[in-house]
Amino acid sequence: MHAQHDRSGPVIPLSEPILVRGDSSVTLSGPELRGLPAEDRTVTVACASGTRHTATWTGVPVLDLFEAAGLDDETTHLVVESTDGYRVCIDVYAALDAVVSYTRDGTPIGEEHDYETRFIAPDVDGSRTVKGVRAVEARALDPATDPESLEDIFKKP
Ligand SMILES: Nc1nc2c(c(=O)[nH]1)N[C@H]1C(S)=C(S)[C@@H](COP(=O)(O)O)O[C@H]1N2
Ligand SMILES: [Mo]
Repeated sequence: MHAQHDRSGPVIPLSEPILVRGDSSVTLSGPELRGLPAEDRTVTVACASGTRHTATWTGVPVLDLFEAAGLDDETTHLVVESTDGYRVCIDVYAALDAVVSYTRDGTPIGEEHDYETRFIAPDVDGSRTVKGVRAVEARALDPATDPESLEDIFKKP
């Protein structure tokens, strides 16, 4: 026994800032993201190809990211974009339960993957759990706009 609480070694700095576009645009650095209250979500990520795995993710509730930027009442969707260009558009009600996580089963995501953050929520399908979040943008889509037309999902596992 020893007085070491950090099971996972040195904390990997979150190097990618996240752009939050609400009423205004705000950039959150990694340390700023870590400084916000975090919550856990246990989510099964299922892909159309058949892969399926469950993990507990820790991170900041997505809507809390908008504290500084402001989130308009008219918002219908959030567009979440990755550093690799992957982009999804999800219903704001599904986003109520989403977190931008940086820890997976207690380990910093960046220790095991080539991305550091993951947009994750129980009610968002696996293909829309964005790895390496670069930006989260609030949109008020008109009912005639197909949310999928704003997406860039290149069907990689
Ligand atoms: N940035 C980014 N996020 C992504 C993808 C991608 O290609 N790029 N693929 C998606 C798809 S289709 C699935 S099924 C899951 C796979 O997550 P896993 O590698 O944890 O199983 O990530 C999703 N998130
Ligand atoms: Mo997938």
